[in-house]
Amino acid sequence: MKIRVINPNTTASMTEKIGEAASRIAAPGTQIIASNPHSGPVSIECHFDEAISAVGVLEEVRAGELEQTDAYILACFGDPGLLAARELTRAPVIGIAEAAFHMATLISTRFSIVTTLGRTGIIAEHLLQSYGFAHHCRRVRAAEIPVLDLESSGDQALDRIIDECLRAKAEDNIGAIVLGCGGMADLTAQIRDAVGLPIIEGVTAAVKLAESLVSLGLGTSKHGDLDFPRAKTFTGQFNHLSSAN
Ligand code: 2AL
Repeated sequence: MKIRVINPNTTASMTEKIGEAASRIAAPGTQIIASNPHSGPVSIECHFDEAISAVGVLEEVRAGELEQTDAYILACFGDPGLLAARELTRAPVIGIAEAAFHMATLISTRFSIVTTLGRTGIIAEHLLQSYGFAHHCRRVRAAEIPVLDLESSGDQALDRIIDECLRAKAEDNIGAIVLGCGGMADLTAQIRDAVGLPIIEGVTAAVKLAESLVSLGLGTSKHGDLDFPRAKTFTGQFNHLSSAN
């Protein structure tokens, strides 16, 4: 099966890292194609970044539809453009935040999230509410690391994340920790070893969920609101999205 893993930000080194993490966990026979939008923010850390990145995500899903893609993963912890992406395809589309939340509730009664910035944590809180996971999450914590520092600051970033995970373990009365950024996809094993709790990382969780859905023959329902968008005219720079009735 072919899974397209879309990094919604435009930082190619992060896309490569995410693709490697996805490929390592994928079953034999699963092909991972990692991509990112051509235009948009280099990192996604606030609502504005999210709104702009969502357009790029949708362009990547449209590109995937030309290549018989079996499933899509949105590899940013804000799951930007998730519902709109589902409207564009019959394939499953899975956001890494929702994948991690689902997995965490299967192995623990309470989890905390350790994300990049306090400001970004608000986005995770909104997702917990809208997905119905708020009462499973004890606390959204931030290591106060800008997303691109995960690319550049090496062990310093890792140490900060581990410190915050250890604080969560000591203070939050939790059974598991969810890592709150696609850029943390390569750090899971080191964090798990240092913290001694189950660590759920969204890219890898999403790959296993995507494989399960495809194996079960399940894709995005086209009955109801996730049906393909109604045909209409788009003006200006979005004119290429217009379709005939
Ligand atoms: C993210 C993420 O996963 N990638 C990105 O650019 N911003 N969100 C986050 N909470 O750090």
